[in-house]
Amino acid sequence: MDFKEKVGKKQNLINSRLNQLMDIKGAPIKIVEAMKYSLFAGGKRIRPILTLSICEALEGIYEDAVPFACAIEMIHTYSLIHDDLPAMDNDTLRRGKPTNHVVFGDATAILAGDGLLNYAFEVMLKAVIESDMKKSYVKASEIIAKAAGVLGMIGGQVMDIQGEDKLMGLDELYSMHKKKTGALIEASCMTGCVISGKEEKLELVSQYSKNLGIAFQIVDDILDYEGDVLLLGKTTGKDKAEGKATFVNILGIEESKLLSKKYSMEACKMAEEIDKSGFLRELTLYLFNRKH
Ligand code: GRG
Repeated sequence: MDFKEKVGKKQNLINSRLNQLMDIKGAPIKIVEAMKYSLFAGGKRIRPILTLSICEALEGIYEDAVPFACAIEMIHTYSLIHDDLPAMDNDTLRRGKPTNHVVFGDATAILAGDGLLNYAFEVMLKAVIESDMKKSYVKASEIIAKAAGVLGMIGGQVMDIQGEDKLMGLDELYSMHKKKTGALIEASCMTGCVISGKEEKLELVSQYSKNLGIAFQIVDDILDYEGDVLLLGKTTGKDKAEGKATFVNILGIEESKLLSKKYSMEACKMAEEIDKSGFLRELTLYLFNRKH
Protein backbone atom coordinates (compact mmCIF):
# COMPACT_ATOMS: atom_id res chain seq x y z
CA MET A 1 0.00 0.00 0.00
CA ASP A 2 1.42 3.42 -0.89
CA PHE A 3 1.15 6.53 1.29
CA LYS A 4 -2.01 7.84 -0.38
CA GLU A 5 -3.77 4.50 0.05
CA LYS A 6 -2.76 4.32 3.71
CA VAL A 7 -4.17 7.82 4.31
CA GLY A 8 -7.34 6.94 2.38
CA LYS A 9 -7.82 3.79 4.47
CA LYS A 10 -7.60 5.76 7.72
CA GLN A 11 -9.88 8.52 6.37
CA ASN A 12 -12.46 5.89 5.38
CA LEU A 13 -12.31 4.28 8.80
CA ILE A 14 -12.82 7.64 10.55
CA ASN A 15 -15.61 8.65 8.17
CA SER A 16 -17.47 5.41 8.59
CA ARG A 17 -17.17 5.48 12.40
CA LEU A 18 -18.26 9.13 12.49
CA ASN A 19 -21.21 8.21 10.32
CA GLN A 20 -22.26 5.48 12.77
CA LEU A 21 -21.79 7.81 15.73
CA MET A 22 -23.88 10.55 14.13
CA ASP A 23 -26.91 8.28 13.92
CA ILE A 24 -28.26 10.01 17.04
CA LYS A 25 -31.73 8.76 17.84
CA GLY A 26 -34.25 11.13 19.36
CA ALA A 27 -32.48 14.45 18.70
CA PRO A 28 -34.18 17.15 16.59
CA ILE A 29 -33.44 16.40 12.92
CA LYS A 30 -32.29 19.96 12.19
CA ILE A 31 -29.46 20.00 14.71
CA VAL A 32 -28.10 16.61 13.64
CA GLU A 33 -28.29 17.79 10.02
CA ALA A 34 -26.30 20.93 10.87
CA MET A 35 -23.68 18.93 12.83
CA LYS A 36 -23.31 16.41 9.99
CA TYR A 37 -23.14 19.18 7.37
CA SER A 38 -19.82 20.44 8.74
CA LEU A 39 -18.50 17.10 9.96
CA PHE A 40 -18.81 15.62 6.46
CA ALA A 41 -17.89 18.72 4.46
CA GLY A 42 -14.57 17.23 3.35
CA GLY A 43 -12.04 17.80 6.15
CA LYS A 44 -8.65 16.13 5.71
CA ARG A 45 -8.99 14.20 9.05
CA ILE A 46 -5.39 15.06 9.92
CA ARG A 47 -5.88 15.00 13.69
CA PRO A 48 -7.57 11.58 13.87
CA ILE A 49 -5.03 10.20 11.39
CA LEU A 50 -2.26 11.39 13.71
CA THR A 51 -3.94 9.69 16.68
CA LEU A 52 -4.35 6.36 14.89
CA SER A 53 -0.90 6.40 13.25
CA ILE A 54 0.97 7.17 16.46
CA CYS A 55 -0.96 4.51 18.37
CA GLU A 56 -0.15 2.01 15.62
CA ALA A 57 3.50 3.10 15.34
CA LEU A 58 3.97 2.52 19.08
CA GLU A 59 2.56 -0.99 18.74
CA GLY A 60 -0.83 -0.16 20.20
CA ILE A 61 -4.11 -1.49 18.79
CA TYR A 62 -5.26 1.47 16.76
CA GLU A 63 -8.89 0.37 16.90
CA ASP A 64 -8.69 1.22 20.64
CA ALA A 65 -8.02 4.86 19.71
CA VAL A 66 -10.90 5.25 17.22
CA PRO A 67 -13.52 6.76 19.63
CA PHE A 68 -10.97 9.37 20.74
CA ALA A 69 -9.86 10.09 17.17
CA CYS A 70 -13.53 10.69 16.27
CA ALA A 71 -14.06 12.89 19.33
CA ILE A 72 -11.05 15.03 18.36
CA GLU A 73 -12.45 15.52 14.83
CA MET A 74 -15.80 16.58 16.34
CA ILE A 75 -14.04 19.13 18.57
CA HIS A 76 -11.99 20.39 15.62
CA THR A 77 -15.16 20.76 13.51
CA TYR A 78 -16.98 22.60 16.31
CA SER A 79 -14.06 25.05 16.53
CA LEU A 80 -14.25 25.74 12.79
CA ILE A 81 -18.04 26.32 12.90
CA HIS A 82 -17.66 28.80 15.76
CA ASP A 83 -14.56 30.43 14.26
CA ASP A 84 -16.50 31.14 11.04
CA LEU A 85 -19.41 32.89 12.84
CA PRO A 86 -20.02 36.60 12.18
CA ALA A 87 -19.03 37.33 15.81
CA MET A 88 -15.62 35.73 15.20
CA ASP A 89 -13.95 35.51 11.76
CA ASN A 90 -17.14 36.02 9.75
CA ASP A 91 -16.28 33.58 6.97
CA THR A 92 -18.72 32.37 4.34
CA LEU A 93 -16.70 29.52 2.82
CA ARG A 94 -15.16 26.50 4.57
CA ARG A 95 -14.09 23.11 3.20
CA GLY A 96 -15.34 24.33 -0.20
CA LYS A 97 -18.89 24.86 1.02
CA PRO A 98 -20.91 27.74 2.48
CA THR A 99 -20.19 27.93 6.21
CA ASN A 100 -22.59 26.41 8.73
CA HIS A 101 -24.21 29.71 9.77
CA VAL A 102 -24.74 30.70 6.12
CA VAL A 103 -26.76 27.54 5.56
CA PHE A 104 -28.48 27.07 8.92
CA GLY A 105 -28.40 30.55 10.52
CA ASP A 106 -26.28 31.80 13.43
CA ALA A 107 -28.33 30.26 16.24
CA THR A 108 -28.32 26.75 14.77
CA ALA A 109 -24.61 27.03 13.89
CA ILE A 110 -23.77 27.94 17.51
CA LEU A 111 -25.83 24.99 18.72
CA ALA A 112 -24.33 22.64 16.11
CA GLY A 113 -20.86 23.55 17.43
CA ASP A 114 -22.04 23.09 21.03
CA GLY A 115 -23.66 19.81 20.01
CA LEU A 116 -20.43 18.47 18.50
CA LEU A 117 -18.37 19.52 21.53
CA ASN A 118 -20.77 17.85 23.97
CA TYR A 119 -21.14 14.76 21.83
CA ALA A 120 -17.34 14.39 21.65
CA PHE A 121 -17.25 14.10 25.44
CA GLU A 122 -20.21 11.71 25.45
CA VAL A 123 -18.36 9.47 22.96
CA MET A 124 -15.18 9.52 25.07
CA LEU A 125 -17.03 8.84 28.34
CA LYS A 126 -18.96 5.95 26.78
CA ALA A 127 -15.63 4.49 25.67
CA VAL A 128 -14.25 4.89 29.21
CA ILE A 129 -17.30 3.19 30.76
CA GLU A 130 -17.25 0.27 28.32
CA SER A 131 -13.48 -0.24 28.32
CA ASP A 132 -11.17 -2.41 30.36
CA MET A 133 -8.33 0.07 29.78
CA LYS A 134 -9.91 2.81 31.89
CA LYS A 135 -6.66 4.43 33.07
CA SER A 136 -5.31 5.28 29.62
CA TYR A 137 -8.78 6.25 28.34
CA VAL A 138 -9.33 8.67 31.26
CA LYS A 139 -5.86 10.15 30.72
CA ALA A 140 -6.54 10.59 26.98
CA SER A 141 -9.86 12.30 27.81
CA GLU A 142 -8.12 14.69 30.19
CA ILE A 143 -5.45 15.54 27.59
CA ILE A 144 -8.15 16.30 25.00
CA ALA A 145 -10.31 18.33 27.44
CA LYS A 146 -7.34 20.46 28.48
CA ALA A 147 -6.19 21.03 24.90
CA ALA A 148 -9.65 22.16 23.80
CA GLY A 149 -10.16 24.45 26.79
CA VAL A 150 -8.96 27.79 28.12
CA LEU A 151 -5.36 26.60 28.51
CA GLY A 152 -5.41 25.40 24.91
CA MET A 153 -7.53 26.13 21.84
CA ILE A 154 -10.09 28.46 23.46
CA GLY A 155 -7.27 30.34 25.22
CA GLY A 156 -5.50 30.76 21.87
CA GLN A 157 -8.67 31.99 20.20
CA VAL A 158 -9.09 34.62 22.95
CA MET A 159 -5.47 35.76 22.45
CA ASP A 160 -6.19 36.00 18.71
CA ILE A 161 -9.28 38.16 19.28
CA GLN A 162 -7.45 40.40 21.77
CA GLY A 163 -4.55 40.67 19.33
CA GLU A 164 -6.77 42.31 16.72
CA ASP A 165 -6.64 45.62 18.61
CA LYS A 166 -2.87 45.81 18.98
CA LEU A 167 0.35 45.04 17.18
CA MET A 168 1.28 41.44 17.97
CA GLY A 169 4.98 40.52 18.01
CA LEU A 170 6.53 37.24 16.92
CA ASP A 171 6.77 35.83 20.48
CA GLU A 172 3.10 36.50 21.11
CA LEU A 173 2.20 35.01 17.73
CA TYR A 174 4.04 31.79 18.60
CA SER A 175 2.43 31.62 22.00
CA MET A 176 -1.05 32.21 20.52
CA HIS A 177 -0.65 29.50 17.87
CA LYS A 178 0.82 26.97 20.29
CA LYS A 179 -2.59 27.12 21.92
CA LYS A 180 -5.01 27.91 19.10
CA THR A 181 -3.79 25.40 16.50
CA GLY A 182 -1.02 23.53 18.28
CA ALA A 183 -2.84 22.30 21.38
CA LEU A 184 -5.34 20.07 19.57
CA ILE A 185 -2.65 18.72 17.23
CA GLU A 186 -0.49 17.92 20.25
CA ALA A 187 -3.46 16.29 22.01
CA SER A 188 -4.16 14.17 18.91
CA CYS A 189 -0.61 12.82 18.98
CA MET A 190 -0.44 12.37 22.79
CA THR A 191 -3.76 10.50 22.73
CA GLY A 192 -2.35 7.97 20.27
CA CYS A 193 0.70 7.54 22.50
CA VAL A 194 -1.27 7.14 25.75
CA ILE A 195 -3.66 4.61 24.22
CA SER A 196 -0.73 2.60 22.84
CA GLY A 197 0.43 2.18 26.44
CA LYS A 198 3.93 3.53 25.63
CA GLU A 199 3.89 6.47 28.04
CA GLU A 200 7.71 6.53 28.07
CA LYS A 201 7.43 7.96 24.54
CA LEU A 202 5.18 10.88 25.61
CA GLU A 203 7.99 13.46 25.72
CA LEU A 204 9.22 12.53 22.22
CA VAL A 205 5.66 12.57 20.87
CA SER A 206 5.01 15.93 22.53
CA GLN A 207 8.18 17.45 20.98
CA TYR A 208 7.23 16.01 17.57
CA SER A 209 3.73 17.46 17.75
CA LYS A 210 4.91 20.89 18.93
CA ASN A 211 7.16 21.19 15.87
CA LEU A 212 4.40 19.84 13.63
CA GLY A 213 1.81 22.25 15.09
CA ILE A 214 3.91 25.36 14.43
CA ALA A 215 4.87 24.13 10.94
CA PHE A 216 1.19 23.43 10.22
CA GLN A 217 0.19 26.97 11.22
CA ILE A 218 2.96 28.64 9.21
CA VAL A 219 1.89 26.63 6.13
CA ASP A 220 -1.71 27.71 6.83
CA ASP A 221 -0.59 31.37 6.82
CA ILE A 222 1.39 30.81 3.59
CA LEU A 223 -1.67 29.22 1.94
CA ASP A 224 -3.83 32.16 3.00
CA TYR A 225 -1.29 34.43 1.30
CA GLU A 226 -0.68 32.55 -1.92
CA GLY A 227 -3.05 29.56 -1.95
CA ASP A 228 -5.75 28.78 -4.48
CA VAL A 229 -9.24 29.50 -3.18
CA LEU A 230 -10.68 26.57 -5.16
CA LEU A 231 -8.14 24.11 -3.77
CA LEU A 232 -8.31 25.53 -0.26
CA GLY A 233 -12.09 25.64 -0.13
CA LYS A 234 -11.99 28.84 1.94
CA THR A 235 -11.45 32.52 1.28
CA THR A 236 -7.84 33.65 0.92
CA GLY A 237 -6.04 36.95 1.41
CA LYS A 238 -8.17 37.89 4.41
CA ASP A 239 -5.21 37.96 6.82
CA LYS A 240 -3.43 40.55 4.69
CA ALA A 241 -6.56 42.61 4.02
CA GLU A 242 -7.33 42.76 7.74
CA GLY A 243 -3.70 43.40 8.73
CA LYS A 244 -3.80 40.34 11.01
CA ALA A 245 -0.67 39.21 12.78
CA THR A 246 0.48 36.15 10.83
CA PHE A 247 3.89 34.64 10.16
CA VAL A 248 3.72 35.96 6.59
CA ASN A 249 2.70 39.49 7.64
CA ILE A 250 5.44 39.67 10.28
CA LEU A 251 8.30 37.79 8.58
CA GLY A 252 7.46 37.98 4.87
CA ILE A 253 6.69 35.07 2.56
CA GLU A 254 10.24 33.81 1.93
CA GLU A 255 11.26 33.74 5.59
CA SER A 256 7.97 32.06 6.48
CA LYS A 257 8.68 29.32 3.94
CA LEU A 258 12.13 28.75 5.43
CA LEU A 259 10.67 28.65 8.93
CA SER A 260 7.94 26.15 7.99
CA LYS A 261 10.67 23.98 6.45
CA LYS A 262 12.82 24.22 9.60
CA TYR A 263 9.99 23.08 11.90
CA SER A 264 8.82 20.40 9.45
CA MET A 265 12.31 18.91 9.13
CA GLU A 266 12.71 18.92 12.92
CA ALA A 267 9.36 17.11 13.18
CA CYS A 268 10.49 14.64 10.47
CA LYS A 269 13.53 13.63 12.52
CA MET A 270 11.31 12.86 15.52
CA ALA A 271 8.73 11.13 13.31
CA GLU A 272 11.45 8.70 12.21
CA GLU A 273 12.15 7.85 15.85
CA ILE A 274 8.45 7.37 16.68
CA ASP A 275 7.45 5.40 13.60
CA LYS A 276 9.95 3.00 12.07
CA SER A 277 7.56 2.29 9.16
CA GLY A 278 8.18 5.80 7.79
CA PHE A 279 4.46 6.65 7.55
CA LEU A 280 4.58 9.46 10.14
CA ARG A 281 7.53 11.05 8.35
CA GLU A 282 5.63 10.90 5.06
CA LEU A 283 2.57 12.41 6.73
CA THR A 284 4.70 15.24 8.13
CA LEU A 285 6.15 15.93 4.67
CA TYR A 286 2.68 15.78 3.11
CA LEU A 287 1.47 18.44 5.58
CA PHE A 288 4.49 20.60 4.77
CA ASN A 289 3.87 20.37 1.00
CA ARG A 290 0.08 20.52 1.13
CA LYS A 291 -1.91 22.87 -1.10
CA HIS A 292 -5.04 22.86 1.05
C1 GRG B 1 -13.89 28.93 18.19
C2 GRG B 1 -12.99 27.91 20.33
C3 GRG B 1 -12.79 28.31 18.94
C4 GRG B 1 -11.59 28.08 18.42
C5 GRG B 1 -11.25 28.30 17.03
C6 GRG B 1 -8.79 26.34 15.40
C7 GRG B 1 -9.46 27.64 15.50
C8 GRG B 1 -9.79 28.09 16.86
C9 GRG B 1 -9.81 28.37 14.44
C10 GRG B 1 -9.53 27.99 13.06
C11 GRG B 1 -8.83 29.08 12.38
C12 GRG B 1 -7.76 28.57 11.54
C13 GRG B 1 -8.03 28.56 10.08
C14 GRG B 1 -6.61 28.14 12.06
C15 GRG B 1 -5.50 27.62 11.27
C16 GRG B 1 -5.17 26.21 11.47
C17 GRG B 1 -6.34 25.35 11.25
C18 GRG B 1 -7.02 24.88 12.46
C19 GRG B 1 -6.71 25.01 10.02
C20 GRG B 1 -7.82 24.12 9.69
O1 GRG B 1 -7.44 22.80 9.95
P1 GRG B 1 -7.35 21.72 8.78
O2 GRG B 1 -6.48 22.25 7.67
O3 GRG B 1 -8.86 21.73 8.27
O4 GRG B 1 -6.98 20.42 9.36
P2 GRG B 1 -9.74 20.55 7.65
O5 GRG B 1 -10.89 21.30 7.01
O6 GRG B 1 -8.94 19.77 6.67
O7 GRG B 1 -10.20 19.72 8.81
